[in-house]
Amino acid sequence: MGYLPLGRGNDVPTPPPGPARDRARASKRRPGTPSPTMRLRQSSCAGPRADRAEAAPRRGRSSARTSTTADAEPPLAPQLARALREDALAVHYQPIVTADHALLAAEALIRWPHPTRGLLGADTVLACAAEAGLEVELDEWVLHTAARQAADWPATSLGEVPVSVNLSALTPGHPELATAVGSALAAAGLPSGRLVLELVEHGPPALLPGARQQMQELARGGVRWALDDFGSGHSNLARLKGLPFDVVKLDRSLTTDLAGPRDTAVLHAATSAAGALDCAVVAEGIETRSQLDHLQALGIRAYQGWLFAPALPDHELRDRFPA
Ligand SMILES: [Ca+2]
Repeated sequence: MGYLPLGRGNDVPTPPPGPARDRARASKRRPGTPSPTMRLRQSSCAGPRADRAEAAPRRGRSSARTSTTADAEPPLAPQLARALREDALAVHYQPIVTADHALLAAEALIRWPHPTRGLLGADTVLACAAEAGLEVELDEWVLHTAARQAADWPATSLGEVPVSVNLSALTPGHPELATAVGSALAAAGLPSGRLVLELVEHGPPALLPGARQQMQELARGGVRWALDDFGSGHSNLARLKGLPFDVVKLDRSLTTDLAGPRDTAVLHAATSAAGALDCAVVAEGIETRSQLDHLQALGIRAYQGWLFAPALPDHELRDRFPA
């Protein structure tokens, strides 16, 4: 079995080394938390305690005046530039696994081990990056860091382990995307086939001119594309079918609350759509055994969620999934 059609593409890093740097983002949502887009709108860069990595949703506004705690501390956004410069951010990795816990891939998620506020999660970091105008730099930083760390991951019995990186600003059509990907792969020595770029479902309809061609070019160079949070937006299948996705990640809104026949029918339809697009399917947000049983019965074979593991620091990922 395979998480990805790993025979596709080549194993040579795509070319242009350039001014290097990279980044990535995203976090697995807990039940009831909003979609990434909503999340960004609701996230507060300077909010109290920020989001402590993966905490419950907050009702922050995106400016610094939400609490006395925030007022008492220096604003976060200006600190982000320095953290980026000093390599003081971190990438954690949430495993994508089989039902018997074999590692298929891992998703890179930005974290900020803040000296006074604790470990800040993707919501806060992305909100700060937006506020500070550092979204592209953050994307680049994550791309480079994830590629470098993943290059050292040992292969498992299922083969080499791809790393999945979320794109927020460096989306297809962005003039810096190909250079950023190429330089991250080249600097890390990571084969292009081990890099998966995740694009949220809301992304494709809004792709910039030339985006499709850029996606195809990167795909021809071996990079894989995953459609993230599938089912959380308004999927236009006619549009999606022309895009080179290899993986569809079913949004947790589809994979939770599976009690009724309609829930199952909708999930089945989404899985069928992914199959029609010739994509591997990953179910996100797996937190209970019964949920897993249900999804297994529907033929889904790749999972991500707290039932298996939260996002882990690089060394913990290796400890938990040795070669
Ligand atoms: Ca993602």
